[in-house]
Amino acid sequence: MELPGRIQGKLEMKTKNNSLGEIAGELKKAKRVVIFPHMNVDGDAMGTASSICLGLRSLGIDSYVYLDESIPNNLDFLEAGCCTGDPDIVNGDTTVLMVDCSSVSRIGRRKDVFLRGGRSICIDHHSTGEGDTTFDMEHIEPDSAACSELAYLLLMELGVTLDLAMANSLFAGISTDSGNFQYSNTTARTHLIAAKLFDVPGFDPKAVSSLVYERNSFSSMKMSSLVVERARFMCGGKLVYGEITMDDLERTGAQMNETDGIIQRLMSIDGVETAVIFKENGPDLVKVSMRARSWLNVGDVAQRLGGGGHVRAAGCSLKMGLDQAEPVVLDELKKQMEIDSQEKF
Ligand SMILES: [Mn+2]
Repeated sequence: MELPGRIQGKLEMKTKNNSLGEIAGELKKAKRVVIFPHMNVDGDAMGTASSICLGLRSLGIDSYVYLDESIPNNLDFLEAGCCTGDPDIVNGDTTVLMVDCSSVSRIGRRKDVFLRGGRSICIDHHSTGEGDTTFDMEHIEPDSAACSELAYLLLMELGVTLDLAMANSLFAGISTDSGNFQYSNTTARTHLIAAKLFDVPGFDPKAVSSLVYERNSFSSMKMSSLVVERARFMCGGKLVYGEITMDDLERTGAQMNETDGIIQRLMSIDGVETAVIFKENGPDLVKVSMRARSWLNVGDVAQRLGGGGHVRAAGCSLKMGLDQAEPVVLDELKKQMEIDSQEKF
């Protein structure tokens, strides 16, 4: 059955888009490159940042990843000796490179450091940027499953010979953002790039997967079970939602940055088209993650609520309590389900 959501989900490409070749040319001229992944770093943001950093260093270009937060435990190897927390790393001669996001609002308190840089470049695969930040050069490709795919293509444009650390970063980025090659964003190119990594001596995807997926803390497993146990359904079982409160984190001992995978468990329930997780981030702040399986445009829902993301994976933050946030989001989702499926729920 072909549903209209598919067509609506097709996103317009940005008009101003530099090629990765042009960006490679610019990076080669840089005295120093400092890379800014989005806050609450995930596998793709870190994989993109460290692979590009290592690639530039292999060409003799002074490069760093600037972070002001710790990397989640299972992604620690993506640090790869690249990260610095020193804001003085950026001066007016520095080329600043934003990756896996395209707005200063996504880099938190590092914004001032980014804006201090000289030339600014952005490489991203999100379609719904806030549009509040201009860059000297940008390459935004919403059809790319992972920003790490773009990182691979950039490294090829730069003429970098991939080493094991770069391959590990790229694979971690591609595999996490494509949901282990299962999400609808996965393309032939996603697989072809992953296949190319096998040419790198010593590359072992199982070893990378073990690091990323087989180092859960027991407390995060308890947190996950709690969310599943309390999950609630709407729209005839097509919508499932769950919540994570500050109290839950305290009770289970889990960290908020360990809860990212829980939504996938809800998504894997038979008959579910969309899953939502509400994360209480303070007394009046709720972070909302949304996923869709095949036809619902959650990107549009997130955008209406002041957030963004992709067609089938998006999120937003709401400055209100959990009790207020839930009906607001669920109502918007229900509306979108009716638009995209032309059914009444
Ligand atoms: Mn990404």
